[in-house]
Amino acid sequence: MTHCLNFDSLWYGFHTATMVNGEYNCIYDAAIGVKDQRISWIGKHTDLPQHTADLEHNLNGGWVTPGLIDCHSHIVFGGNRAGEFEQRLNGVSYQQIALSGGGIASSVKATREESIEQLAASATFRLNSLMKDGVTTLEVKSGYGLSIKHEQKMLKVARSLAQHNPIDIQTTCLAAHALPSEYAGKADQYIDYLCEELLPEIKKTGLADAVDAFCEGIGFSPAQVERYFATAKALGLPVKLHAEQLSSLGGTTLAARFNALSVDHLEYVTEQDVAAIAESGTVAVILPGAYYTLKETQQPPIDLLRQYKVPMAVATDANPGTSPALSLRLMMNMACTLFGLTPEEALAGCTYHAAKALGLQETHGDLSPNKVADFVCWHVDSPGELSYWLGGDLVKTRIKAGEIKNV
Ligand code: DI6
Ligand code: FE
Repeated sequence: MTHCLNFDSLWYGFHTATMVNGEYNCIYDAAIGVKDQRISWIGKHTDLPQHTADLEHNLNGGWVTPGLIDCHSHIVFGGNRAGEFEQRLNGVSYQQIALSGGGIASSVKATREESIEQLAASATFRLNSLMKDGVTTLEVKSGYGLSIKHEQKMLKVARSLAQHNPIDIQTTCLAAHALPSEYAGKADQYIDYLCEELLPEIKKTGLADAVDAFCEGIGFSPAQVERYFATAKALGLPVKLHAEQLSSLGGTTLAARFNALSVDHLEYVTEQDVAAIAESGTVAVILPGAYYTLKETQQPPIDLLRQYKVPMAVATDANPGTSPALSLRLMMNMACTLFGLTPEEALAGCTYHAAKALGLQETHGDLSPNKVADFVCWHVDSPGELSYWLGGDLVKTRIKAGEIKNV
């Protein structure tokens, strides 16, 4: 007597790159059975055991991959910084703009002035672009509020996006992004405020899933980040770090000591840093949009990361200053063209390894039994095409938690 499987829905008529263990692991003429929003069975259609299904969907061709995961974004912010883009084209550097009161500070001013509704409207517009491009899970950082009230406002907007759209959102408190003007010249006192007041309050409200900082000459020093991380960890919040983007300060090694989920950017990372994150199991998040926008020439050391078997994720870093990027697939292309990732590594970087960068590896990131049934059917003849096309409308069908949710 063979066991009969009962699916809520059965999907067939496609090939799939399951991305299990971060590799294509292709199945031709595949089928996926979904039960309770999770994958219950996946394999070759012809191997499907005896089953019942309330709904059957023939996807009529194309390739299915896990829904894309953008593990680093700042899509909630007021205003925009197109003016600074022009300044930079005229030769003014990002650091110079930051030092003269522009940069992150100008986004802080605009974000503080906007209401929850205004911030949600512009963030939804950006979110739509990402979803149209196949993203089903998105991380959103605060960091343009820099006070309890305004950081909470940003995190509430981020959380609300998941209530009104077919997307999973992970929120990250990036209160140590920049020094607000009211603390000018008093960075250590600002860190005291974050440790003694802001982080405990954020923890109490449950608005953040993780904590992040900008460890940089124009951000915070490793010693300051260390105090902030110690507080976050004591509160039970996992950490991640913007590190080694513009200079080598050792933030990466520091983050490894706190078992960070991810360290992001890494253009100036050293071999010692790479060894440290290999040891701690921290994901390296590669952000080609920021590299490109800043016309950076120092590349993240991809070969070294490979040699140490550090998992590499790829993300948009969608933000108003250094990466106004609204397509994760374009970032996959840039990771290949600018940094030499293979299309398979780029796709793993937006699925399997991106899930790990968010601590979601048990539930997201590949197509295997028990994972959430988030997948995308693409108008392509091979999975490598996802990194090949520069933008374009490649999504045929977008499936979120086992239901068709095209946007
Ligand atoms: N991510 C960030 O948070 C900073 N750089 C980066 O790549 C700055 C963002 C900004 O300029 O607003
Ligand atoms: Fe960032």
